Amino acid sequence: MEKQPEDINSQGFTDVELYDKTKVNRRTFLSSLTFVAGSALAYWGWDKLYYAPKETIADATAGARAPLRQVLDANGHVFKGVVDPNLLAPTYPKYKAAPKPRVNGYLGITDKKIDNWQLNVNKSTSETIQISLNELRKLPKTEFAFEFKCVEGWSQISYWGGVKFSDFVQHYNLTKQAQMAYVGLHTPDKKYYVGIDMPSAMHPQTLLCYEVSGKLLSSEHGAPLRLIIPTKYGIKNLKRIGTLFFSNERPPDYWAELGYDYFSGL
Ligand SMILES: Nc1nc2c(c(=O)[nH]1)N[C@H]1C(S)=C(S)[C@@H](COP(=O)(O)O)O[C@H]1N2
Ligand SMILES: [Mo]
Repeated sequence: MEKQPEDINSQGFTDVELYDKTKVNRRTFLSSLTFVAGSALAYWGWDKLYYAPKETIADATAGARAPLRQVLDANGHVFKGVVDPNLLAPTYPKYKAAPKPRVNGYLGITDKKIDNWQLNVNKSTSETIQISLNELRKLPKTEFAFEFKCVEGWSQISYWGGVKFSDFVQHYNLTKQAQMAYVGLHTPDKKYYVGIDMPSAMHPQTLLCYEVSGKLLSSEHGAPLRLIIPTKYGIKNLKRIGTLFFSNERPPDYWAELGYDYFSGL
């Protein structure tokens, strides 16, 4: 429809056009305001996070800003609370297991001399017991295949055998120690080390493992004794255990120090 001269106001718009224009302007104004407010809020949040103190348990963590670690830890607590610690990881028939399981990670296992190996168990700060592989092999053996999962993005069904950590605790009268919150393990040279929360250590599928694919462990798979913990990622499955100890504090953990989740549950 042609604009009639009487409809056109001083700004050269019809009333209807002017109405639309002021509406758009108001909308533009409001969205700009929202954007500015949002940006300010984001900046404030970032600034607060940036200047937040770093977490303080330096040996067991990666120096993340405290609020971020609070979220990570909260996730960990949720998982600990929601996941039944005795829920079993799926197991598979032996024939489904890889005959030659993949090898990953050589920290703390490059030394070839393991003839004099014994497992050191720190019962307290003043008492350490030493246990030979032959002695451990006399305890009841547990074997199963499960899907081993590495955080680097591969997984594989493999078949393991050894003594349940919970059987080991009972046999060596470590029930009092097992009331503490964590088990710490490290290689004989201390180059690789992990901490495991006690409910996960006492889980019925957690093994002090000496066999893979029905044969004694090769050096690359962690001979003579390694941890197999199917409820956690590969990083927690420490190869070649030199020493094992109990603690109410989080034991040092190699990958947690580099920023990975301490719990690393599946
Ligand atoms: N001593 C030691 N244990 C270790 C590692 C390592 O580098 N050194 N790597 C871990 C990682 S990241 C994975 S995925 C598994 C791999 O176990 P595998 O070599 O038997 O497959 O071992 C874990 N245990
Ligand atoms: Mo891994």
